[in-house]
Amino acid sequence: MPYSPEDQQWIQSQLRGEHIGREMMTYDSVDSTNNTAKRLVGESDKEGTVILADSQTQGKGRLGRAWYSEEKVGIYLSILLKPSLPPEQIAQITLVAGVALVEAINEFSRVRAYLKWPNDILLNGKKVAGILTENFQEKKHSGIILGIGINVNHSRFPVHLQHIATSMAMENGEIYERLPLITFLLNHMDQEYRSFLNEGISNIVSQWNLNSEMFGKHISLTQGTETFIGTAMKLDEEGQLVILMDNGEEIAFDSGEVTLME
Ligand code: BT5
Repeated sequence: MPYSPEDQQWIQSQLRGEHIGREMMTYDSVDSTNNTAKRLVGESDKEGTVILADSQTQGKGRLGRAWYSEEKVGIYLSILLKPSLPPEQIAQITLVAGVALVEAINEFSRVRAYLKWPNDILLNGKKVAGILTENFQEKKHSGIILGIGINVNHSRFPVHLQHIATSMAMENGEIYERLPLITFLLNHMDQEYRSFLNEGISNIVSQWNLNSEMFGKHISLTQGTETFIGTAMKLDEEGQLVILMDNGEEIAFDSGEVTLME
């Protein structure tokens, strides 16, 4: 079922945070919740506004990729944030969201979900959720749109995604209610975001490291046309991925595509 006005009321009645979700707009279908949030900028763009949709016709991944957004079975939402942060700290919002998201999925999933740097959540090695963080800067207004997609009750995926995508239902053999998951996610996001603004990224990085399985594994990291191969070591105190290259050198990366090689 698409979300009803009562669903939105229920979600908001369960929120404990100061900002996230206090303003909320719920739709049956939008092109992309990130685009919908962007269109609010300059109008109704209070910090913490949440855009929630039952489906998306042009759900977006990073770098112009598509996010498969089937109706009734997934969670597609965006949160508008306006932190006053230097640009180099903005990428860290993806890590903050990753921690809140993996905690939310693990609250409900019996099979444990893990983070894969920088923006994936995996269940049994397949992608169950993703994060798309976009900056906006228009005249007087600037901020971040944090988009989150979760595969909750999908029973299958289109052929091109079958080998990489999964849902909470497919891995656990049970159907989940979306509303408690959304509420848990928004409450945790509020909490982790406050902790990040008040205390910095270090606590988030420790939690991130505890919720990832990629460390100690042989990986390749691609940045544009360059590929680096080595062992993933940890996220450093700024949230960059440290790789011990096969030639013995350690390099910290702030972006890239990671493939696990074993
Ligand atoms: C992401 O990009 O993982 C970011 C996904 C963010 C989606 C949310 S939904 C709400 C908000 N509004 C939006 O328009 N977007 C956000 P990336 O790391 O680039 O991964 C994209 C790749 O994942 C695709 O190229 C596919 O290979 C794969 N993929 C597409 N749809 C998928 C799905 N539903 N589940 C798992 N993998 C998927």
